[in-house]
Amino acid sequence: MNVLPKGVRHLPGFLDRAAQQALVEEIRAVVAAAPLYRPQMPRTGKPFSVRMTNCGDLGWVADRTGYRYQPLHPETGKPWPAIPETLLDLWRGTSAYPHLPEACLVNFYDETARLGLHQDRDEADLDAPVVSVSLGDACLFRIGGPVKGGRTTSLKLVSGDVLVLGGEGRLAFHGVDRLYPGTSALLRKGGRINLTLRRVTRPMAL
Ligand code: MD6
Ligand code: FE
Repeated sequence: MNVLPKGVRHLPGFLDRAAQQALVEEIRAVVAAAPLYRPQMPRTGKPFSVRMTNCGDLGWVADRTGYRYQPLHPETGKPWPAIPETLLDLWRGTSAYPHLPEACLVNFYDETARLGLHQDRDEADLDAPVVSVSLGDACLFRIGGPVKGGRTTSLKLVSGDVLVLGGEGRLAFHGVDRLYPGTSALLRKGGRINLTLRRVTRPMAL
């Protein structure tokens, strides 16, 4: 059996098919306002195979100068659209965190895209979890501990699954090794969408 690192929670089938369909329509509206673009690796400028956009007050971007959160789309120069209320509800229901997310990164994978092992650590608030939602084709997701080069375990993420990285699992290394094309009919042209909800700034004391 694959035992997930402490603080990592996999919620298979969290969203039913109708909820997935409704969410895809909301993401289509986000992408219409804030088109998918292809980020670049810092320094090398190597393009990501995953295309990205964001919604929320802040969005995660990557270019030659580094990784950061910013309020404007790097290509259109416009503010990111708002995070759909459905996703804020999902955060309220899964994060066990008293403040709302400020950023939702939208990742789009075609059948050849993958995402190397990484930590999510560009947020000033590491007390909040990162909550992710998968839509469309299944993928092989790899996750390990907080140290690069340690043991990893792999799991399949399918459409409707939610994954929460919190507590001790917040800084777990993770990545997407491959897609399983044709495993979902949710997206008309196939592919996979992953949404990650993040609190970025440290909230003011209550
Ligand atoms: C993906 N997910 O599933 C990439 N990060 O396409 C992530 O990088 C991720 O699923 C932080 C927390 C949960 C995640
Ligand atoms: Fe990540």
